[in-house]
Amino acid sequence: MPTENVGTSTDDLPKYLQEHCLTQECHQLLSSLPSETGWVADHLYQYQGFWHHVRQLQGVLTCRNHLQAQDSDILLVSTPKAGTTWLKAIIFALVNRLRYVDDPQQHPLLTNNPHELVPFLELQLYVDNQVPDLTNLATPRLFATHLPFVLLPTSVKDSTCKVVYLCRNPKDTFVSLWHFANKLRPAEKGKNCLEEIFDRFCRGVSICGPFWDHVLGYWKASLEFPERVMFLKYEDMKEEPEVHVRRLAEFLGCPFSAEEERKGLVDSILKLCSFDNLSNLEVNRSGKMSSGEAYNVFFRRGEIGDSENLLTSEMIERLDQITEQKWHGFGLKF
Ligand code: PAP
Repeated sequence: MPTENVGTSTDDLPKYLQEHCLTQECHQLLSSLPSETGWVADHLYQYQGFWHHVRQLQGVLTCRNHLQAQDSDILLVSTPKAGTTWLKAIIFALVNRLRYVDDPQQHPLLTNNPHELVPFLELQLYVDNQVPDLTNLATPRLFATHLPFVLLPTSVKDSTCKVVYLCRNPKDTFVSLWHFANKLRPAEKGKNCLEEIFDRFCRGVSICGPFWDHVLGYWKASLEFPERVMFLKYEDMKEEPEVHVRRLAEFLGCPFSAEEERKGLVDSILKLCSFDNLSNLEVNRSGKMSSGEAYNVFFRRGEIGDSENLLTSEMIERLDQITEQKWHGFGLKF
């Protein structure tokens, strides 16, 4: 799988901004794809109806070629900024709860960011030409992805692995993404212009966008294959976290026993994974991903309705109209 340098000298940039370490396959593909200005890195490319930055597209191709999904795998899928970090922590804590019950101070979530414990397939695992040997990982293997349903590797669709999908209302998603992108952009570029980037989001040009098509793809899959795809909303998780953690445990085949309920394990998991707890841990305050993103950019406010502090009533109306048009007749509402 040869790679080549297709850009100018950008090695001093953090990895997440680099656009030049590509396989021949990815390089050739890029030249045939529609492109637009990116939110963080310079470009976004449209591949199979969805928009990706270059590094992610490389990961998509490699992952689709190499991932051998196992029936016992658990795949957490989300639209960017839906609460991925939170759900990664919850699923990790849920699935591994027996290992740390006697020694909670040794819990990996206290010293590792959730993104390290549940890595993204198309970013951490299958990017930059590193095709890892995943066969030795503990069962169940936990992976995450932002890929739309149509781009999931065939081996995921052919297996019986469980898919947990998380999304969030489009207004708060946009606002969270806007803040996130501004923090990751090179300082000399300054913030994205709110009106311009809002227009791009509405036109579907955002990481793994169009947002509405991404959500609809998994909504339909969850209706068609309810035992394989669980559909969750950030807002529901925030409003009734205990209910949803119990539902998750049942869906993943590890329901809480009466004894675990009596010991208050649901509550312990939620406390461990709470915004306040995770965001105040030293690892999450000062650590960063190997690709360069500081962990603290994944923790901002963690609330419902923050969009009202940034968006004008016209913007809110435009998003509401698009949502109504795109999802009309599918029974999907926020
Ligand atoms: P990603 O898709 O880039 O991995 P993701 O974790 O989905 O990011 O999104 C971050 C959002 O989840 C942030 O929302 P905000 O910008 O509206 O504040 C972040 O604050 C929120 N978040 C992170 N951890 C938690 C948590 N433990 N509980 C609730 N929300 C959280």
